Amino acid sequence: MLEDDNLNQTTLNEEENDGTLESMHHVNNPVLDLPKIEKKYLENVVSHNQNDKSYYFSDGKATVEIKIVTDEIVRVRLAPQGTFLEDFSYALAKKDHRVSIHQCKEEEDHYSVHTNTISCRINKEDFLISFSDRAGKLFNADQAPMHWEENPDFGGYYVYSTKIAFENEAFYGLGDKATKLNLRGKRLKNWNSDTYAFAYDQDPLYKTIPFYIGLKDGEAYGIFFDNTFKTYFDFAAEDQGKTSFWSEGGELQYYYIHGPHIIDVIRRYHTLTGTHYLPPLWAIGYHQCRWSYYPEANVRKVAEEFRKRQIPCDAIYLDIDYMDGYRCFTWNKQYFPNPKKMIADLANEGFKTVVMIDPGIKVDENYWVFREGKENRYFCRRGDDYFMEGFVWPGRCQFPDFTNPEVRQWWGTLYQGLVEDGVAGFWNDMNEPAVFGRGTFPDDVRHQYDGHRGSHRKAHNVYGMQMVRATYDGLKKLYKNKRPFTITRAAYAGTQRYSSVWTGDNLASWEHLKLGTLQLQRLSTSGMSFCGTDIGGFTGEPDGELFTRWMQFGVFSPFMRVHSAGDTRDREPWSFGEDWEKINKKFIELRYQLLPYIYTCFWEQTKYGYPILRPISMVEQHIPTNWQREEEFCFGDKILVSPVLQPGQKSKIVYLPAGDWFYYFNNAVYVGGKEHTIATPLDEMPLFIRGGSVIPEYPVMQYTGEKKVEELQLNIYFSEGVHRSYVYSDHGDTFAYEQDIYLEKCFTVSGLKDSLSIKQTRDGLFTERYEEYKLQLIGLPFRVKKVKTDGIDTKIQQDEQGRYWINVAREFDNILIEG
Ligand code: MIG
Repeated sequence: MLEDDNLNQTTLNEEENDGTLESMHHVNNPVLDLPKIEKKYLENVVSHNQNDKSYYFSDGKATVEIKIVTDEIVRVRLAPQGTFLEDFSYALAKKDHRVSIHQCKEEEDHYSVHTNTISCRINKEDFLISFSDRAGKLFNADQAPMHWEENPDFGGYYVYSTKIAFENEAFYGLGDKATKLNLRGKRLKNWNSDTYAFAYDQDPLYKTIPFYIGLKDGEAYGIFFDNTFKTYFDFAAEDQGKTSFWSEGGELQYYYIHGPHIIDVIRRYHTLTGTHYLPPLWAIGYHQCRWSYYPEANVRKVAEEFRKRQIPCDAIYLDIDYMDGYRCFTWNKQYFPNPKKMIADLANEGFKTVVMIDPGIKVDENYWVFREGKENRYFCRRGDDYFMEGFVWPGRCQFPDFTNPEVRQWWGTLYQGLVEDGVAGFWNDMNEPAVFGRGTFPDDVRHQYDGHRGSHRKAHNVYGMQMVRATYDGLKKLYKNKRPFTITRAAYAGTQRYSSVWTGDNLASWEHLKLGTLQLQRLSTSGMSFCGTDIGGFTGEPDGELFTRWMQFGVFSPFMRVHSAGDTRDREPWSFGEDWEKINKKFIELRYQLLPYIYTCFWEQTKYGYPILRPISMVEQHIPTNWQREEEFCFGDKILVSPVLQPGQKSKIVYLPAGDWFYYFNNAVYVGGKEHTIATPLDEMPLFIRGGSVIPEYPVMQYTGEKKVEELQLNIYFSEGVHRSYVYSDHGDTFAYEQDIYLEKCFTVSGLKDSLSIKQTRDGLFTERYEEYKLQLIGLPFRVKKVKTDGIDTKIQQDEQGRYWINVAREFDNILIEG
């Protein structure tokens, strides 16, 4: 049955089932003499009609809805008995989008529904559905008609969609999967799981993002299967010619998202599910975490060391031990007698305090959170109305039903005390949900599901998302106009609207460092751009080299935090001795120098839905050899890195996309479109800037906002041709940007053999605090003779290394540099 050898690498969950129909029967139908339940397929189309943006097709019994969502997005839904389920989704940011035109044409053997850009074909004879662009190029097609199978145990249906897997078609996305980037040959499952010390190819992990990208002949489309039940995806694993996805319940409901550019598929997926809110600037600085820093004296000591050693750091985390007996929203007064004072003192030194909040609420009549939850019936119940009880850190616990809007509202208010104590950010853990022993809730637990009711089978994968949503919404009110910072371990599609994520309990090994680079690239292509790994590895002991190489990758992780388990040795940037400390410091400083660039990348995610990390297969998707590349990737569109992933590595082969690239540490120019061998001394890493870029640079600060930027340095990397760069700035921690109080500057850099011109346009209402730019011109191929700013002669200076510097007023329109 299994034709593809790669499948052997996939860890199928033995005690359960491998997701095939046969095994599901086996597990779910222990009574063997039941009448055989058959898979039913759509038959021939016998009628159709239209209602606004929805077109309905029926085979006499089952109905299929084809809904035009935007010019590039179509939703397909199946109702096996003609009645659709209530139209409700936690993933969607909003329901209605603009569509220009759409219509349905009936041909002899098929219908075709089209928009300005795409057309969806429905075959009359066999109900096969396919998608093409308006020029007729086929992107995605059913291999079999949609099908289903009744579920006698729980009601509803197992629902299936089987697509053609085209030869050489590559598959990306699907959230957090600990495997190679191209998912072809893999079968994967979505069921949020607490997976301490997970292994390569272990599946599932903590998150569910049922969205993938298909790349066929270099052209891309996306499929978002918005189904919260346990879902499966098979990418040409069982059968080379088929890609299928199915679920144990809910509706067969998916979105076809057109490309043809991968980056546009992702941006369009973001128009459905929303983008990340803009994080406060401090949230993208360097963060120090540990399970746990306590008592207070230890927290203060760590903070002091950072400042003493002049290693930048913006946040310190308190893991579960700050609580009183692991009771959420309380303090252990023995360890932290005066938290408000401690947090204020840390804040004076430029440290934000972030604390952990878990979903398990200790069963304890003397604990106000438990009492309130109990009195208001906020905790989850079993099928027979017992409370859902399970053991977690505090002992016996009950769990709020975060799918109930009233519970979310309440949960949001519980943060008030900690916010008043000065806590700046919150970390939601264990929300898969995790329960000691059996792993998670049993299936029969009931959920309110925003009025749509369901068992845990339906709510499991959104539980963590709804928890962090409650956290974020509550904090947004409590912080008034300040931006909250939240981080969550479990997630479902759309969680980016409420939180950043980390990849959970990884291991201090070189394999996990590599895995981390794959996980973050994949999360970024799956709509979760604000993501990070536990730098250094959560469990186990890294040596200085592994820790330092991981720190280098950390600079180019959207979320940059060192974290480690309680039974490991110290894990601060200085813990491995002076030599390593020096390098760690250099790289943390680099993060702070690049901060205005990194912040701009976040803005481009928030505002326009651009992913932050970009695999090479996305940057140059038309080149087949790029489809398997995994180690080098871009951060935004100007920076490329290829983290060192092996001990003792002296050099590394790095592919650079077409164009000129400057090696960051000495500005040597490399011509792209091919591979290069790059030396990898311990205090450097393959880090390249795209020719033609303008990279804003801050002076090194010990924390964001420490120093007033007197003049903004802009590093301009010469390249022939016209290149555009953006620089974003605002207050850094308020929502004023929603009222246009921000500045988005666009620099157009045009390089010729003997001249360079820089044009600036500005958008938004924010006023910077500095007056001037300090331009550094890198890689000019000519000696400068003349510089004019808006037509007026301008002074240019050359330093000992021959580099050119120009100071100009920040409001310039045009600079012309001539040789
Ligand atoms: O059962 O809070 O992934 O980051 O340090 C372990 C203690 C619970 C798991 C998280 C980890 C955190 C740890 N938590």
